Amino acid sequence: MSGQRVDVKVVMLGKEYVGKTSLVERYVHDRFLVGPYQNTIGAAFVAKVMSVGDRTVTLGIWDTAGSERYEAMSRIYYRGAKAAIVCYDLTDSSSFERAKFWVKELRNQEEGCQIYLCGTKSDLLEEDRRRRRVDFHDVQDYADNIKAQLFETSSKTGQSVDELFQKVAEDYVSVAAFQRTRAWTWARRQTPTSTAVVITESPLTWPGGDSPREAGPSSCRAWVIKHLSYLVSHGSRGGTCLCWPMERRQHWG
Ligand SMILES: Nc1nc2c(ncn2[C@@H]2O[C@H](COP(=O)(O)OP(=O)(O)OP(=O)(O)O)[C@@H](O)[C@H]2O)c(=O)[nH]1
Ligand SMILES: [Mg+2]
Repeated sequence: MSGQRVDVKVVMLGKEYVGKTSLVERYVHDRFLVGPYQNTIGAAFVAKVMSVGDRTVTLGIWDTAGSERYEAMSRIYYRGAKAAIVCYDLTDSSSFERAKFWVKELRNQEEGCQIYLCGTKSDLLEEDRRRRRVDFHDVQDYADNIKAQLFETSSKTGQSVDELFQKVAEDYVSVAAFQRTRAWTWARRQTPTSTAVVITESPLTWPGGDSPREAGPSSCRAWVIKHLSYLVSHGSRGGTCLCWPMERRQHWG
């Protein structure tokens, strides 16, 4: 890992051979590697800097191994992820069953992680529609149910690949802005005279079960001091925390 600051931790999940590595290769290097299939071992990391409006966002992408042999390892990589791209092969129905398995895991273990379902290898359907084994409308219904977004991509032609990752970054920017506004509204109401507030850009299990909402005006400063080391260490795991002096509130947003 490069030590580069990452704004959004993204994890690629899905059965082996569905095309996770190819998707990352297309997005990051704009290429499609031909030749014998090489399964990923463990996981690979790559960072990509991109723009959303006038903001720069760095995606840190963890490409996991799909083989069930590495299942326990993949669990390590989705921890703290803000986005998961759960892939299935449009020509392989069993891969969609595996995608559902990962969705269930994420729902149970990483509540704050936004899920993107990605049906891969759409070029194969362009060649022969009869090869489709996963119905678009069925998946759309499923996606609506779990509040996920759905994309059908081809790493071979590049179809919808940029759009997928762009959406991940855009969602991050709008959720972060929403959370900053909420934090600021709370701070103004709760702590008009305090000198600092902490906000986080990812849903966080607050240490000890308390939260800034529950900390009264006088205890705010103490709360910040008490939990700062936890927050900072959480930040280094992929979440972002900021400690802002109140007088610099014009920097919100
Ligand atoms: N036609 C076509 N083939 C693809 C596409 N994406 C991937 N493939 C092929 O599918 C095979 C598997 O692709 P990978 O990207 O290595 O799959 P993976 O999900 O990373 O597999 P694991 O690392 O084992 O989990 C390779 O032979 C790719 O060339 C695509 O969009 N279209
Ligand atoms: Mg791979």
